[in-house]
Amino acid sequence: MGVKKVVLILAFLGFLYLDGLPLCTASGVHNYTYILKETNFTRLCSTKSMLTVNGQFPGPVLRVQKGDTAFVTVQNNGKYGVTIHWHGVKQPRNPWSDGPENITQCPIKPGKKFTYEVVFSDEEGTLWWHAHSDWSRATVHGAIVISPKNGTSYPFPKPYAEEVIILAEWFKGDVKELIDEATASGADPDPSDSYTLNGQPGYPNNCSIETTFRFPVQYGKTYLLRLVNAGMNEEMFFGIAKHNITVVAQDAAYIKPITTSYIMITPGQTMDILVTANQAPSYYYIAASPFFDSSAPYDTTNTSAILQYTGNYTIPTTIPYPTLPNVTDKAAADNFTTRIRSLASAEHPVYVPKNVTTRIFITVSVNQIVCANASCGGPSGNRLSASLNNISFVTPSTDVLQAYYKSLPNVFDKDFPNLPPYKFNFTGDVGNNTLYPSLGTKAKLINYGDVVEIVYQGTNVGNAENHPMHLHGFSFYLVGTGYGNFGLTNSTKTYNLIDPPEVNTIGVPKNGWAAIRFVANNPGVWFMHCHLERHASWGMDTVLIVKNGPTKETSIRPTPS
Ligand SMILES: *[C@@H]1O[C@H](CO)[C@@H](O)[C@H](O)[C@H]1NC(C)=O
Ligand SMILES: *[C@@H]1O[C@H](CO)[C@@H](O)[C@H](O)[C@H]1NC(C)=O
Ligand SMILES: *[C@@H]1O[C@H](CO)[C@@H](O)[C@H](O)[C@H]1NC(C)=O
Ligand SMILES: *[C@@H]1O[C@H](CO)[C@@H](O)[C@H](O)[C@H]1NC(C)=O
Ligand SMILES: *[C@@H]1O[C@H](CO)[C@@H](O)[C@H](O)[C@H]1NC(C)=O
Ligand SMILES: *[C@@H]1O[C@H](CO)[C@@H](O)[C@H](O)[C@H]1NC(C)=O
Ligand SMILES: *[C@@H]1O[C@H](CO)[C@@H](O)[C@H](O)[C@H]1NC(C)=O
Ligand SMILES: *[C@@H]1O[C@H](CO)[C@@H](O)[C@H](O)[C@H]1NC(C)=O
Ligand SMILES: *[C@@H]1O[C@H](CO)[C@@H](O)[C@H](O)[C@H]1NC(C)=O
Ligand SMILES: *[C@@H]1O[C@H](CO)[C@@H](O)[C@H](O)[C@H]1NC(C)=O
Ligand SMILES: *[C@@H]1O[C@H](CO)[C@@H](O)[C@H](O)[C@H]1NC(C)=O
Ligand SMILES: *[C@@H]1O[C@H](CO)[C@@H](O)[C@H](O)[C@H]1NC(C)=O
Ligand SMILES: [Cu+2]
Repeated sequence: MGVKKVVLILAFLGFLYLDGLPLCTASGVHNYTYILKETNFTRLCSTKSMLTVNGQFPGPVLRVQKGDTAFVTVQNNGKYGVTIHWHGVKQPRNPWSDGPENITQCPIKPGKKFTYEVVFSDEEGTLWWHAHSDWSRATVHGAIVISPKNGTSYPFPKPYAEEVIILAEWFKGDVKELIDEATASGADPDPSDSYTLNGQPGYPNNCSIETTFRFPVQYGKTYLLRLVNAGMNEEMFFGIAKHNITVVAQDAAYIKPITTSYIMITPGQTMDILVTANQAPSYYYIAASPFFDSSAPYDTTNTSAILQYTGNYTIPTTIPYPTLPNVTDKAAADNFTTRIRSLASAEHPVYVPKNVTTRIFITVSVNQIVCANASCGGPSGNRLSASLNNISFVTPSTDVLQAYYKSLPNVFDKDFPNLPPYKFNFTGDVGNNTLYPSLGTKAKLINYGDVVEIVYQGTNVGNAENHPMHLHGFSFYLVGTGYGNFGLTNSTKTYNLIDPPEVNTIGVPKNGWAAIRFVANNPGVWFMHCHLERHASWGMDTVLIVKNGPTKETSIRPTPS
């Protein structure tokens, strides 16, 4: 007990020291307990037992203020090992609590517990937490709400009230069985049976009308929606019938307000959205539909909730439903995403790194692995796979962080390449010679303080698709995106180095590219992967290891007990 208190005080002072803040704006410490357990839920007319935190779906909201620290004790009363990741929380120097299974920690075994120290720094807005083991995040996830520090305020008028909105996917079957079967056969896993909004499929899904999530509003008031796409495999359009929405933040960083009738949000992303109840008091549908432009199977349903005005009026017989873009409408998706710019105000400045010292060019592909006698369930009897720079990531059985920290051999290689093995017309007609990846557990080592630019090049290998790439331990500036092949001379001319969005997950367009920049100022072992779970399971992952800097304050914190 005494020892624990000392540790808490040191962590607290350490933060203040690093941030250079006076003591009067003290950062808060929060304790949370998450009990992982199987819980029965009924959706779409059928009941199943599934893994939850505290019996809730979606799980509890983690509420902090900017710069706080949350100690979250996870007690695993489930059937198999699980870890939890704090998506978008940079965790300065603290990869120990980041969470991805066998990257920064071993799974928490059934019957055991583990306390995460979740260290917030400059994030403000909405993030989320989720399991990072197999596909358990389908049911184990929740929002993180980071309010402005006491004495500071939002860069927009204070909303009257706020509401978390989580988009997710409902599988009637057991999710672990589903992915285990798909992995065994090499085939595409079955898509989910419906999307959910705050745990409910909603109108017009089977057995879902009565339980549709309702959001009560008062005429004339403005509300802050904290939207999370916790979905597994599809990007989503989202909108509210007859109401414009104004997006004010993405991935816990403020943006220049965008007023629009719909948005597109990829799995992994979060957005803060203002909506004013300025229409005739009535019922209006809030809805989300997939944005999916590929021949792979996907969930074709829509999910909805009801924006329900308080007051005395006749409930409409037909509730207005929002008009959302067609499932394959990438122009509509681009029309929204290309409008996103950092707020770049005096209080929320932008520092886009200009002098790049490390350039990494990564091809992002869906591949196949040949099976003997065409014995697998994928195309041509092959096994479906995915890769970065043609390397399909193999998850080790000892965690990479431990192996790196203790110099254990034979866990991972340090030679993830800066370029793909060969150059081809990445987005053109590709032959079979590009279809088959190599397998490996390869990490990219980066020196502390390097100025990194990563270009993700989508390819037309296998099944071309959008890829929401996510990096742990950082947010980064999305300096450019485009279709076709990236070129260092022509594509860099289109960069936004003035006010690009600062995010942790970006959609690499189908048969296109996306370029990001960041300063490698967070020493640690950081997973980088596609946030479509199918692709991550197939190996569309790698690890960035940022080496220690010259001082204690620029080095990974000591191993927690
Ligand atoms: C912030 O203000 C709230 C309410 O005014 C108070 O309960 C809380 O302790 C304050 N937090 C900090 C870190 O000062
Ligand atoms: C959090 O828990 C620790 C013990 O694990 C205790 O010492 C501390 O006072 C608690 N802090 C708060 C804010 O509840
Ligand atoms: C969960 O549902 C199953 C079958 O529907 C039932 O056998 C079991 O008793 C239920 N468990 C709980 C805790 O309600
Ligand atoms: C939504 O915004 C557009 C463009 O600013 C405007 O023309 C339209 O009237 C607005 N609609 C509503 C319902 O406020
Ligand atoms: C609601 O409006 C109706 C018709 O205008 C009126 O008869 C009724 O008394 C109102 N109810 C309340 C609770 O105000
Ligand atoms: C979406 O567009 C495709 C191709 O243009 C078309 O076949 C399909 O019917 C459209 N879907 C809807 C729901 O409009
Ligand atoms: C995209 O925006 C352009 C220009 O504002 C407009 O002409 C076009 O119709 C929009 N496309 C879609 C699909 O919304
Ligand atoms: C970037 O490099 C240029 C030319 O080498 C140099 O003049 C400038 O000071 C550098 N800027 C930063 C921020 O290091
Ligand atoms: C992580 O390693 C353990 C053994 O330590 C192994 O049982 C588990 O399957 C591994 N997880 C993954 C995702 O490979
Ligand atoms: C690459 O493929 C695209 C699409 O097929 C084609 O338009 C383009 O000309 C090709 N580029 C080269 C250099 O062959
Ligand atoms: C690729 O390989 C498959 C199966 O091995 C074969 O059917 C197909 O014709 C090949 N395609 C090309 C472009 O070589
Ligand atoms: C940019 O350059 C690349 C590489 O040289 C080339 O493949 C691509 O077609 C160019 N893109 C445009 C839009 O000119
Ligand atoms: Cu992907």
